[in-house]
Amino acid sequence: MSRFWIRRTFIAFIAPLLAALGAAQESGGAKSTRKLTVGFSQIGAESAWRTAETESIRGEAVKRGVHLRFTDAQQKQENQIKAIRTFIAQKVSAIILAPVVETGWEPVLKEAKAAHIPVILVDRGVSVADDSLYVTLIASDFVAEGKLAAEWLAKKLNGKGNLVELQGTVGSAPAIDRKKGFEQGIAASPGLKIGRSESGDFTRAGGKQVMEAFLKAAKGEGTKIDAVYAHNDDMALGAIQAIQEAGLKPGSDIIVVSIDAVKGAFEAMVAGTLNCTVECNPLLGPAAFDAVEKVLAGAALPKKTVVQDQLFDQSTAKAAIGSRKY
Ligand code: GYE
Repeated sequence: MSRFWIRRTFIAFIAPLLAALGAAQESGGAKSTRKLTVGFSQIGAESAWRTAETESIRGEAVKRGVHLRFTDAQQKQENQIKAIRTFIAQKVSAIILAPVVETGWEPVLKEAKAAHIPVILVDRGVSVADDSLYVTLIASDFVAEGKLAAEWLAKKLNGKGNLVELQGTVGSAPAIDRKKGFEQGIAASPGLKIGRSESGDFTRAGGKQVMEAFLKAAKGEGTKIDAVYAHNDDMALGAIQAIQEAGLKPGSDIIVVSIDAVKGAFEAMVAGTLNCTVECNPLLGPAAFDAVEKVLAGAALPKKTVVQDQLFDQSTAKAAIGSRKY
């Protein structure tokens, strides 16, 4: 076949075929970009609560046909800032952010605002001078949670006792506010004193390690720890292990109260090793995507939506454990 014929055959048959293929691909591409893309910057996987929140947001995205870009920051703010910058570069329609700490967000939130990408905060708040840098915050009232735990404990100990506290991640909204609320709650009982207070970073291993140190120090001084207040269930479960390993009975020798109300906490309450937990609802997916859809439709949103929580103790744990999914 001559060169001429090869060229003619290409122009007549193959070129239109390639063009048609290209067009088909393009329209397929156009269809997939029409799907809403949302970036979710998650803190990490430090607790059972966190895993439940991740599943709730992922599950809701699937349910609504939203393309979710998920990133896990391994508890580091710098990773979250990087993730947000990537979302901005990818031109996502909206960003859901669970901020690890309260401060240091202004520059990256300004970048998102300049790119007209709305940011929805879930579970933890930020401290910014200009609150137009985010659309809305969907979270529990952590001060109220700490207060509830304190009031329950004050009653249990008849207003007297030596307490230790396991704080959450340093600088995080729940650690700051659960401490504040607890201190407010015990203020009416001058006989209740927080002898020691340290961060266990919201993890089971952290809670265990800090509690071991507290028990050792108390033994050295010849003092007794009457109760431990943990900012989340995972740290309480770690502390329970440390108490058992020290030859003491958690739940009776040392009262244990915490926050979250995850399944493991219910199991411990039924077993008698945990005394009480204040619920913090992690199932934020539906509310987060409602907020995304509303803001993209141009609707106004409240600056904060407070998730309602309640307290569970050993007297109510058995009845509730069956319905606890996480
Ligand atoms: O209580 C804890 C988690 O931010 C409310 O973070 C959340 C807290 C939750 O690691 O278990």
